[in-house]
Amino acid sequence: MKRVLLTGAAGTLGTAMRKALAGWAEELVLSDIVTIETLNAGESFIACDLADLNAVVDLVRGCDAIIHLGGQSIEGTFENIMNGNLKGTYHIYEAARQVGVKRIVFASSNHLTGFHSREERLNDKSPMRPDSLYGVSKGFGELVAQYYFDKFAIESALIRIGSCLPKPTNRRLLSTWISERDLADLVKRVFIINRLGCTVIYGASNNPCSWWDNSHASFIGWYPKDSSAVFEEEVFRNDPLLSPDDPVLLYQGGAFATTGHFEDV
Ligand code: NAI
Ligand code: 15L
Repeated sequence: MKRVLLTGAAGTLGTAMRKALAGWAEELVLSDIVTIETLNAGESFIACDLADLNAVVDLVRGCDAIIHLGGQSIEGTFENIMNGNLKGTYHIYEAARQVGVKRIVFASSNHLTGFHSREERLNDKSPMRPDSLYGVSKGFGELVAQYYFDKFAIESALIRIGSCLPKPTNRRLLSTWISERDLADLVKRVFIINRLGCTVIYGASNNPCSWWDNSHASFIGWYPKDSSAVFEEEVFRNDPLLSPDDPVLLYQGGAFATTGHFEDV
């Protein structure tokens, strides 16, 4: 990899990916609306608001690949979601088309399908059932990616990330957890294989109680090494059992599905 753009580089996953991908690309171009003061060898930084198309085109120029993590990462006002996720993702794809970038990792989310029951096992063909405006914005991003693949042959990994944390800390996370190492390995695989297409991948470690089936994406050759199983005992001890009638237990998206609409808060 020569020059790879990492958006959202100042955020939680951006910070984790900087560490996990150190030395992998000749140059990792970090970008965020928030300034990053301290750079490591092989990194550069360009401040950019994803809502500004001209700035995004300048940002993407000269890059070979994009890992697009930037934007609103939880439920929020429509304005924030519109700027960070609707405009932001469109601008990334449009900039890629204008300057000739051919492969993108898009950080989608499990909240695109968060209104599915925890008793269902989902794959890439499962209907989108967003549990929040945030989830809706990830559906928009995935459709933009599909459109840019079909019309302009820009390939994408649409990673519906579960919950990327150092370790799972509650019962839901035993199903949704992905380790930073597994996520970084997936990102690397995406740029190694010859043909990617426009492929949905649920981003979860090798968790025994996973809700997601990635067999359609086995050609990527990604085999998550970590598993939430080793944390089960600790989680069961620290996270009290809820009543089985608690609505938060019904849906894969958990609290995202059960909280009220943002405009009413
Ligand atoms: P985060 O909120 O920590 O980082 C997002 C970054 O995007 C922030 O540094 C923020 O300053 C930047 N940003 C927001 N609006 C921007 C704009 N208009 N222009 C430029 N930069 C902007 O989120 P996190 O946890 O690092 O997530 C990264 C991505 O992965 C997000 O797209 C999120 O939706 C997705 N994701 C993360 C999961 C997780 O477990 N952390 C799970 C599922 C999806
Ligand atoms: C996400 O999409 C969020 O970005 C992250 O903050 C977590 O809430 C994660 O999903 C999750 O479902 O645990």
